Amino acid sequence: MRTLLIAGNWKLNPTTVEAASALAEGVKNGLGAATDVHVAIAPPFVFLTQIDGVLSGSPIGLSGQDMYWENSGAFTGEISGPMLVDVGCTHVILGHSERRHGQGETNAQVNAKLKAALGVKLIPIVCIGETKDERLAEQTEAVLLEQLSGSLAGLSPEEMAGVVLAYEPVWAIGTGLTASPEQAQAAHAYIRGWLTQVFGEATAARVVVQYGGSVKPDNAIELLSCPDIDGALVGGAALKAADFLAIIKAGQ
Ligand code: G2H
Repeated sequence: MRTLLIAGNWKLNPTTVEAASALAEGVKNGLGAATDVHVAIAPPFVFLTQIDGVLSGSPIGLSGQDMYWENSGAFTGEISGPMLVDVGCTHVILGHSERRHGQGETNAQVNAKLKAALGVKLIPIVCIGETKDERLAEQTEAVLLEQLSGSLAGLSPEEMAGVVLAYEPVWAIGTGLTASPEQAQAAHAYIRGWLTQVFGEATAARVVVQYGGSVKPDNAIELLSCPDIDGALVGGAALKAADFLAIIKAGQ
């Protein structure tokens, strides 16, 4: 019913176009032509055109790591949805915790970006997740509720069905700590329940909800076998083609 999506979020890596091309090439060659999971990579903006060329003929999707909510205009430093589409992007990551917490991005801003992304037919990957303090204070569900209702406000069920969510507990990002399969499944089940309540059962059953936070080859199978986990958003382990390919394999 739902096809898994394994996406590599390269963040601010690597630092040269040569290294970025080599990494994309390694993933492309290792994956081959057919895969029964969906795969995407999100390199830094400046490498997108080059990587689009490298990925030519492969089923791997290309993703931006963020975008602005306006399509064009006097917005120094921003990148728009039409620009991402023009350089070959199929996906865009929105509301990553490194933007929410590092750049003060709000749910309202994520919502505006989401609507702009849907307007140019990019597949948005909307990130949500609680911090360590919020989890310790047993606020996980309250935080998810606020992020879900704010970031996804105003969407129709049909629009929602085309949005990918990524549950990324902030305490597990780049720390080596991973949510246990039970912790991750519990959060994913809560998200699926909220989707059912707001958008109806048929739509909730279609929404791909990825897990992110220190996903590695040795924990991927356990996480991806949870019933409500539909893929992974991979950071550090996406920077080595062999590790990323092993995670893709775990989803097959
Ligand atoms: C979470 C993830 C990718 P990592 O940010 O979005 O990164 O796998 O390094 O924890």
